[in-house]
Amino acid sequence: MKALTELFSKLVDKIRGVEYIDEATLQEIAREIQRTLLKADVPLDLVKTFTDNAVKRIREEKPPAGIPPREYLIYVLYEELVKLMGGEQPAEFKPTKKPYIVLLLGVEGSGKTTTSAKLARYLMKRGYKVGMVETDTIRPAAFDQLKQLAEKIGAPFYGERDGKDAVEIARRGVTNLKGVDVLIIDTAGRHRNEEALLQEVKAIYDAVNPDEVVLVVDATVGKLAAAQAEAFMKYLPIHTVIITKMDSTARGGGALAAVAKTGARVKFIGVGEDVEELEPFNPRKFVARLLGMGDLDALLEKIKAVFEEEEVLEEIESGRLDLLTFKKQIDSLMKLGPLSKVFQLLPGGLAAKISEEQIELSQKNLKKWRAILSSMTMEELKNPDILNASRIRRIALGAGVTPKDVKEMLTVYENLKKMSKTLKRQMRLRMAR
Ligand SMILES: Nc1nc2c(ncn2[C@@H]2O[C@H](COP(=O)(O)OP(=O)(O)OP(=O)(O)O)[C@@H](O)[C@H]2O)c(=O)[nH]1
Ligand SMILES: [Mg+2]
Repeated sequence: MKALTELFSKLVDKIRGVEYIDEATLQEIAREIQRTLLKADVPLDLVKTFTDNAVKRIREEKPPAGIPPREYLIYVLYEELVKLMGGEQPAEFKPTKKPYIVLLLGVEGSGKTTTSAKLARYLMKRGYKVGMVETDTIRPAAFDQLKQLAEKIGAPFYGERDGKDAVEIARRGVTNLKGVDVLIIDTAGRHRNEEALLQEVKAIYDAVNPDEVVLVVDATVGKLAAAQAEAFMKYLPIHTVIITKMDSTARGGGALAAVAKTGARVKFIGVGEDVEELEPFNPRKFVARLLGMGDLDALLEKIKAVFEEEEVLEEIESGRLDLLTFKKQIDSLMKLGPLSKVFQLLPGGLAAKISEEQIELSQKNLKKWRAILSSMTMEELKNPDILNASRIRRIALGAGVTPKDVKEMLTVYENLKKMSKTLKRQMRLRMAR
């Protein structure tokens, strides 16, 4: 991951470094995006459409208020990269019957045997009983390799050291390890053109009728991963792809993009030689990490909050600042953390009117207010005017506070309502900008 992460963090640093985004800067950033993707070995046609799309969005979309254009640019980059790497939904690995038979295949040295053990370990940690079968009769050491890994993680193993017939070994493996939840069958390495070996995999497939066929691809092949996947797909259905050695090359980015384009789903990535070093592949989390997770999280939250804030402002403008709106606003504030940050997002004039003490006080009060508002009926939230002494007593009791607390909150609400006139004007000014 290191090489790829470094590549993208350089890009992000570059974008963060720009003062403002004019056409020349945008062109420069577009070229930088292209260079980065090409270095990650993303196929040229994908690089081109990616960059065109991103630039178009940056030109046409207005960043929400309070979000600097360059931050919004990173957000657009993030969203587009998620699409490039396989989209929104992470594909889950879920055994649906017992035994669930998994067949691993891939070219020579791609990491099949190691990945068999990693996948077994992953599933065992989640409570599955997993058995492993070695069918490699080509490389003499393969039997020992998987057997040792099986012993290391404590999984039942079947193999035949001097076996000659991979199909028969697979069959006997299935019979011998019947009691497990998941059965992982490792196969011999093969080059794409070795017709005989591909035929053998197909014969194993026909013999054991696996529930999931997993193609193991080495990240260092980069964009060629697509051709590899397609070659195998001619012989048998590929349900899942695992990309190994993501830790050792930036080309893994290209491999992911290329595989995504074939329509195959990447479910895991291998990030090291150890049996623990297998990660479920989640495009969102993966891209977030590429771009510097911490920062990005904060930015995504901020953008969401601004959109929510704008919704509330719209309600205020339409003259509906009732307690329900007030409650929504408090809910969205509570999701955001430090209030001082939030107030910075408010229209300038308004933010200046709010003192540090007020901010601190509000922070403390938010929880209390939310409890109070949650004790109100919908009728009360929509018509605060009906709140009389006896209703206030009931609400205080429900929220575990004093009637004085309820009245205090109502005062704040009334003030806010008065302020909403200013807010309206501020908002129009901002919209006009
Ligand atoms: N750095 C790194 N190395 C890996 C990863 N996965 C596998 N390897 C290494 O890649 C080499 C080949 O792995 P194997 O599991 O033997 O590959 P194979 O596909 O079974 O190989 P054949 O059976 O010979 O075709 C070994 O040295 C592994 O340790 C990974 O995610 N990261
Ligand atoms: Mg092997």
